[in-house]
Amino acid sequence: MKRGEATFGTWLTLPDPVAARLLAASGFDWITVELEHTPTTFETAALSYAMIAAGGCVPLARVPINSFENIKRVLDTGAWGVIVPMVNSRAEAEAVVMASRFPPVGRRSVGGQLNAANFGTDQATYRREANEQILVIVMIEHVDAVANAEEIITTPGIDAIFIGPNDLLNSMGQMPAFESNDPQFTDAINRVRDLCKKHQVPVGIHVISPESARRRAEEGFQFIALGSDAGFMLGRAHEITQALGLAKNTGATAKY
Ligand code: 3PY
Ligand code: MG
Repeated sequence: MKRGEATFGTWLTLPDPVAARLLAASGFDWITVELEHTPTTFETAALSYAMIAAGGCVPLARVPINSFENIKRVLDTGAWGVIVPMVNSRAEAEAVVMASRFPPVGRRSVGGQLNAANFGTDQATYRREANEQILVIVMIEHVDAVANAEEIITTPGIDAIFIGPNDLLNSMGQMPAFESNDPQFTDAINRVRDLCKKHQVPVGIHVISPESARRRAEEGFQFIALGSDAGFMLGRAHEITQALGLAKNTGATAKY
């Protein structure tokens, strides 16, 4: 991303280190272990970061909510970066930096073994390098965050912005989706993207198809999340059951 290139990753939503290990070999640049909307515990997540790193891929974590404890525990147990949902103001973005960066930048405390182990290094080197190496991403996914976008984007210590299209539409009183032609939605996305470009902060978004991923990369997005493990599994399973005339509406979505 520092070179201005697009990166592509996916979301690990199944609480399963085996799924993490298998997905790590699939060629994505990074995999985000999802703790926000899943049954995944800190412990399962820690095993998953280790599997992803061992598989030659970059392990990231999305925390359930913006809290010092969540950020500390995912970083101390081996995530190489953190994605924080629903950051709607400068103060909330500053709180993310405080929790993610060691002094003098932030107030992260020192501890744990898995963080250094997952980088294949020792504690002292980890402590010295972490502020430079750890990826800190905040999510703009609410109309309030779009209104405060410039203050959030320019918060020192934030490496990138990630747009959540579903929650953004949700906050507009609309049905969640990855894509929409609604002008309020497209204006919001363009505003955040243009402000990120102005301040040279990489911007990302979640999509569900390779075509959308390519289009977003052409539009200047650099942190592009494509679907999820469960979405890939269900998508293919539905194709097969449909082809055999067996498809049932089970309530599970093939999309995400
Ligand atoms: C959203 O679309 O709201 C997301 O959080 C995507 O990751
Ligand atoms: Mg969201």
